[in-house]
Amino acid sequence: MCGEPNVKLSIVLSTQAARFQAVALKGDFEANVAKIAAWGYDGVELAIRDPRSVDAEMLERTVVAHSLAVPALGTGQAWGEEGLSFTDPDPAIRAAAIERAQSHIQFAARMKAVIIIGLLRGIVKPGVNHDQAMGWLVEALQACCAAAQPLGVRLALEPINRYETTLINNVAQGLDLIERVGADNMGLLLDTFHMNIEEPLIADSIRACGERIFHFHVADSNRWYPGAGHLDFHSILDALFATGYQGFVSGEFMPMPDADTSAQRSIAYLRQCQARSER
Ligand code: LER
Ligand code: MN
Repeated sequence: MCGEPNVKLSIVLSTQAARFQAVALKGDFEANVAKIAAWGYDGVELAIRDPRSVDAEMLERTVVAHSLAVPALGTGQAWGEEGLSFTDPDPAIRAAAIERAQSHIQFAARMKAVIIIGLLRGIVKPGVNHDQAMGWLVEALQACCAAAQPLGVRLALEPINRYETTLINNVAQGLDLIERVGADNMGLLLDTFHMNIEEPLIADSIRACGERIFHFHVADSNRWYPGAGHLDFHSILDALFATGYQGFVSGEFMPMPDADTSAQRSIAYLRQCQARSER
């Protein structure tokens, strides 16, 4: 990884039960945080449906006690569990989605985390055209970036593959959206699973993003842990760190063959990639 001395690795942990499958770790928060730290991770990315329904002090105390950073907060469960989105035809649902993101922003400021905008952006619903949805998306992101900016919080929009949404599937669309939003604290979260479906060449797309990469998810081609599929993580991570990226590489993959094994195999494989690049 370009001789990176200290690649920071994190893994997604859901604070509540969730339907989204590509989160290896769910359930007992304290036990999971203790395991993540013991396996050698530097951080834990928290997936939180509603920050008002969690005990922020307990979460913070627990991660600090295990010397883990919280590089990013996932918001997608507000869509997955409650159907909130920035592009719903119902203005009340759009307003509720923006309000929810603003509560994530408060929580992120406390944890010094990036806010992830994944499926909270929504999909183009029946009866809505794509331009209309894009207009709502730009307005919502502008409102969230404005609220986040004084708190020093950054937003990372994640291009997501075509089977999950029709709004922003690839890096080129993501970079165009950033132009339209026009805020310094708006960037992208790149996810190797989605990139493998949508990008012609993953390393080239990473280079095209340059310093707009605010966060990075890793899963292999089959959405198992890195090393379990056919992605070339050497070239991917070399390209990532050549952009000057200093953030976390965060594991978001299926709990296969089981949660603990996937988390341990992922960190072992990524540390081995790092050591090989340094030789
Ligand atoms: C979330 O980070 C993600 O990658 C999406 O697949 C959520 O559906
Ligand atoms: Mn992701």
